[in-house]
Amino acid sequence: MVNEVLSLQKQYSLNGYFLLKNFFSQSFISQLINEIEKSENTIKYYDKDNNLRRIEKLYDKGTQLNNLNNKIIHFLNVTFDKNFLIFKDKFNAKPPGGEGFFAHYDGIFHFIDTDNKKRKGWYEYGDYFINVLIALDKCTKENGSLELAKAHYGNFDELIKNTKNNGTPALKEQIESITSFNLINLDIGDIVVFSNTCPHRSKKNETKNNRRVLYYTYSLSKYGSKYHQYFNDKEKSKNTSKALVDK
Ligand SMILES: O=C(O)CCC(=O)C(=O)O
Repeated sequence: MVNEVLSLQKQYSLNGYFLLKNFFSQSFISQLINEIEKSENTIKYYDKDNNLRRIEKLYDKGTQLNNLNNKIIHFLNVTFDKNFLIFKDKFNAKPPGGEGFFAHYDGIFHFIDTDNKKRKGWYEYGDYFINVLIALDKCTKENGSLELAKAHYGNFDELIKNTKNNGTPALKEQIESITSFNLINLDIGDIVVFSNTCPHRSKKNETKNNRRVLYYTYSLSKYGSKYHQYFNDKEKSKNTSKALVDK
């Protein structure tokens, strides 16, 4: 146990991410899918063909969904020796033919608030974010699995220089071209834990089935819960590019 934790900490400090196989059982994942399908009072996004693309605000909309969040918080606490709270949550369906995601960091973009003030993306809410992606389906090259690169280090003002700085967290092409991305193949129940400063991207789903994942982000509990503030600000944001809506 102690050795496992040390190995994960080492991988995280070397790469900014690690992968854990079979972290959740297939039966637990099936129960989660059931609850996600039945969930109410969430925010749903559809693509132009009216396929469900994304659901937000769902982490507490079922018994097993609540269990999932508690298990992740416990795991992050044991692994990083820090206390975490959920910052944001989403279910990405990536339906057949569904578009991929351009290369980006998470949270490194500007948005305009209701007072027309320029704000620093997620860094308005904290300075340390960990993403946990949970595979609900097998994720492969064909269905557009995540491609992940080693974390880049720096604060908001340093990292934004690597982005197009256009209200989205998209990386400059020149930065993307010198970054080496690894395709992360996942089986149902595997998880990937990664820093928001790991460049990542994914391709279109070329298969006939959805490629479903949960994509949760955690922030440090010492700053208090930022979950509602984040979603409220996102709703009211005047970003013309809708970066905050997408991220
Ligand atoms: O679901 C994917 O393929 C990648 C998602 C992603 O990069 C994101 O939501 O920031």
